[in-house]
Amino acid sequence: MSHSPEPIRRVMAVNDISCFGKCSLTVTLPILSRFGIEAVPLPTALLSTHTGDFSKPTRLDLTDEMEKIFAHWESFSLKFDCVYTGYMLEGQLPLAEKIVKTHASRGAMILVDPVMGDNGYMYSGFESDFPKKMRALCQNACVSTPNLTEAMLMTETAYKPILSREESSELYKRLSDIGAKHTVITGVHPNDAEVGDVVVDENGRVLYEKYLPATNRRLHGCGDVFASVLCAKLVMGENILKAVEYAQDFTGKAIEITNKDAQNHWYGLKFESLMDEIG
Ligand code: PXL
Repeated sequence: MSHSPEPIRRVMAVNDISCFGKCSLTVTLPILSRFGIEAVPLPTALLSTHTGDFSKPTRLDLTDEMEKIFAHWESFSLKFDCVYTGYMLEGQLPLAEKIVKTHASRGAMILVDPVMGDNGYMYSGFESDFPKKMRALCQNACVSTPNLTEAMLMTETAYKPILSREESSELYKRLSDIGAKHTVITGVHPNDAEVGDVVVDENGRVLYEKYLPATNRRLHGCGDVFASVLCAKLVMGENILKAVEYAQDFTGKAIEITNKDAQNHWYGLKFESLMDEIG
């Protein structure tokens, strides 16, 4: 990495700290840093682990602290090149919308990862009206990155793991109606053997579609690794399609490495050894 005298790009990462489990800020901060980006966390909650594979994680709601931190940053007009939002609690959505609108009006790129579920289910701790509220936040996004479950929840589409061409076109149209400039749908299965990512524009047109052989394990934190790498590439000026392809390949390699050590590493992606390949 060069020691450039250019100003460093700065990203606000609005996400939780799941201390153990390899997701959200424990993934996003090192990845952004590795790309030479200044990563500024705005933690939404502090959990002992993610809510996926562990029984009864502890969870401290940081809403009050978030309000104070944002007010302090505003008191000295802290600028961001990007706001990237991930896991948050329902009561934090109005604040997130305020933050996103404030920084969008100053020219920041907005990436909303509408974290709420996977494999047809919402993560524990979310109420049934959460998808509708998260939809409103996605409306403000340059890029939103729902997985297939989140895409279906936000468009009130009954969950199906494998979609026909017609069903996926209808889903993409409904997603584009939400209003993000680009929507990147992850974990799309055109059939049993493949899984991939699709990019649609604001008119529901498919701009990118790439599938890789499906592994039979869905790991928590895949979406966070993908969105963090995508965010970094976009902030560094890459175009959306190349950025998605890079993030997809990076995440695919991390899944492959993790699967080789599945017994020890069942709780998240073993992405660390790939960091040296970022350039
Ligand atoms: O990886 C998404 C995620 C983020 N944060 C928390 C989670 C999950 C997924 O399970 O539980 C707390």
